[in-house]
Amino acid sequence: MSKTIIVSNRLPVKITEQDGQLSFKTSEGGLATGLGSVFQADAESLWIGWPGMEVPDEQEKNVTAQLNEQSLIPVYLSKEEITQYYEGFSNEVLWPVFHYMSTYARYENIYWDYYQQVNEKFKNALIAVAQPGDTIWIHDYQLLLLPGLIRAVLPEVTIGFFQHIPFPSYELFRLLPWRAELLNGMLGADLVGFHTYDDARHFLSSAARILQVQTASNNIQYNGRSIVVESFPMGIDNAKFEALIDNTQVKQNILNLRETFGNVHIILSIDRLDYSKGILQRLQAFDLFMQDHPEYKEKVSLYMIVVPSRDTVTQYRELRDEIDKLAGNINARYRTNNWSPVNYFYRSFPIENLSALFQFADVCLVTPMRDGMNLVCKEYVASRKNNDGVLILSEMAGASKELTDALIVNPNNVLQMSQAIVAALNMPLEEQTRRMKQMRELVSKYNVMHWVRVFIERLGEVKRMQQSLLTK
Ligand code: GDG
Repeated sequence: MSKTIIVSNRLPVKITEQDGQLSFKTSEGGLATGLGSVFQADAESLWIGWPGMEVPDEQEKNVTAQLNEQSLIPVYLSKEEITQYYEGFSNEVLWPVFHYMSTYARYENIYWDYYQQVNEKFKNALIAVAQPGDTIWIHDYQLLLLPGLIRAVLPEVTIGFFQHIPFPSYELFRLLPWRAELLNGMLGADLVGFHTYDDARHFLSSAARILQVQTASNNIQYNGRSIVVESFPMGIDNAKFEALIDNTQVKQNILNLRETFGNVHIILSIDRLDYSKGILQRLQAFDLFMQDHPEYKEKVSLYMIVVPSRDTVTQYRELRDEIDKLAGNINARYRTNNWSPVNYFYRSFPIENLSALFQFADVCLVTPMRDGMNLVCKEYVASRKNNDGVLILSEMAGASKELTDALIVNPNNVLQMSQAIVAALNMPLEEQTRRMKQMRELVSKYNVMHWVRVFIERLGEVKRMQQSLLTK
């Protein structure tokens, strides 16, 4: 019997510790939910990945048994591997270059050594369970070498690869000392997917120029194989956000927000701490808005959640300090005894708080410098059951290609962003409704289940096409 095997850097699990014993519960992130539809349809399915923390040797056996019960297969990483492969190569080389911030990249050979070593580790975990007839779906930039490594061992197997972050233009990608090896790894897949058409186009152009391969339309001929490159814009678990609207806790949270903020309009901002998310530029825009529009004093507040992330990396720590400083500075200049212009939280919140905020906020400000897709903006839209509210969205987010009814801004243009805030706060209800309705239809139709279905179907089609070419 053939089966589906999903591979991602992280397993979709939440870890809890009690009396020194670790236990693992499946987490309900968007990817996990979407892939759950494949998982449940096929009882043989497996998911391979790192459990998300260092597991002491003596606990590995017990943890493996717990995870195996849920069809999950752990790849254990040592402290050194986490530092060099994950924090190093993935987050200090690939992440900045792929997000057009190449000056942040540190091209350390030791990072590369560990990146190869860990991709090998994933390969070993995979080939221990994979059969030639299986379908393997590999996710994201931490595992770019894996498709090629698997292809060398199992030439017949079906491999799909999806990258969740942008693929940069050739001029950026060529900066990487290991560009050819990385492309060679990705081209082990039968189908390579990205969020947008532009990412796919950049990948095709890098492959053509760096590996001198033949490309025609969305096809690459490589080592006697034909690889298809396409865009698959990812959706959200729309049903989950719709259901949260009727959740008792969420309703209570909305009442609490109403009590706290009264008639003050809320502009919402939610991201992981990351320089790609444009948090500082967003604060600068809000600062300019406050400066140019004193009439909004005590009438509007920015509610800004920054979720701690990667704060072992220097640039992230520095960014956090700058955000702290600017948020504090804006408050110091404009606040009054009973109003703060910026309500800033550096921590994560339960989904019930997020849903309440999505429903409560008049405006959602999503202005990354670069973002593969960005799901927060789609979650805001899915939560607006009355079809009101305004989304301000960066043209550098993959989502801007779909959510064209948002107010689209250039995140480098602080003045334009501050003007968009004014436009959003003054948008007639009729116009809000017209725009939000369009966006809600799109988010509901092209949800995460749809994304998984389309990718898996296309992967099957590509494989059949390749096989029919071989038998001709
Ligand atoms: C990568 C790509 C691409 C945020 N704060 C809290 C919380 N969140 C949830 C959001 C959303 C998710 O985290 C963030 O997703 P994004 O898509 O916005 O960003 P990345 O983490 O950078 O994801 C991105 C994505 O992969 C998928 O392909 O869209 O471009 O960079 O779902 O709601 N969740 C909870 N508490 C919080 O405080 N519970």
